[in-house]
Amino acid sequence: MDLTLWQYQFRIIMLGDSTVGKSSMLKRYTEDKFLECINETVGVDFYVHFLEVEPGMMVKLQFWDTAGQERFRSVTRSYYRNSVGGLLVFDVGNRASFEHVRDWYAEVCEHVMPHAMIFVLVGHKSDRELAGERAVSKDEAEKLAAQLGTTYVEASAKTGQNIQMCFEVVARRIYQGLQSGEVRLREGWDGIKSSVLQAQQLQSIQDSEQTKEKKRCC
Ligand SMILES: Nc1nc2c(ncn2[C@@H]2O[C@H](COP(=O)(O)OP(=O)(O)OP(=O)(O)O)[C@@H](O)[C@H]2O)c(=O)[nH]1
Ligand SMILES: [Mg+2]
Repeated sequence: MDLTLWQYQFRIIMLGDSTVGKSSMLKRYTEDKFLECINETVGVDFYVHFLEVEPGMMVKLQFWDTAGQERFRSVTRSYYRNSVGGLLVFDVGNRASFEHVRDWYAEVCEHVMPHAMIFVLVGHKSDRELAGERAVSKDEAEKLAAQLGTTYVEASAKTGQNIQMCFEVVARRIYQGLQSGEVRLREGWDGIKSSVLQAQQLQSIQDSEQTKEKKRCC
C-alpha cells in the first residue's frame, strides 16, 4: 500500500515529566532504535508514522514530542489544542513522575475544553523492575487509569516491550471515536484531518471558480 495515500491524519501529543522517556518511545516506534544518551527535548519535536488501522484504512500519525521541563511549558501548551490524542507518560521507577500525571491531565483538559482528548496512560521503563527499581505498582497505575477513563500500558523503549501497543491503542481509540461520533472533525482545528474531505473541499472551490468564470464569459 502506498503510504502517502492516507485517509486520515491524527495529531497526538506526548505528555509527562522530563526524563520519563517520551522521545525514546518515539524513537523506538518510528526508527526501532534506543539511545542510552539522548538529548533532552528543547520545546517540541515532530515525528511521523503510518498505521493501517483496518484493512485499506491508512492513517498518518503525527506526533508532537514535548519537552517535560517546566521552562518550555509556555511553548508546549500551545500544542494541546490541536491534538486529538495524548500519551500520559510516567517512569515506573520515579514516584514523582507518577504523582504529576494528574497535573498533566488537568492542564491539558483545561486547554482543550469544551472538547475532550483521547488518552492512554503509560508506565514507562518497565525494564527497571528487573533491577528492583519499581516505585509505582501496576495496581495503583491501573486505578489511576480507570479514574481518568483511559487504558494503562506498561512499556519499555529499552527492550521494545509494548511500545507499538501504546501508540496503536490511542490511534485505534481515536479511529473508533470517529466512527461512533465521539470524535468529530471541526472547522479550524488540526487534531484530525481527512484527505477525502480535503479533496472534496478542493473540488468544490474549483467548481465554484469554474461557475464564476462561465458567468463572466456569458
Ligand atoms: N531503563 C530505561 N531507560 C530509558 C528508557 N527509555 C529512555 N530511557 C533513558 O531515560 C533518559 C531520558 O529519556 P528521554 O527519552 O530523553 O526522556 P524525555 O521524556 O523525552 O525527556 P525530556 O525531553 O526532557 O522531556 C535517557 O537517558 C534514556 O536513555 C527505558 O525504557 N528504560
Ligand atoms: Mg524528550
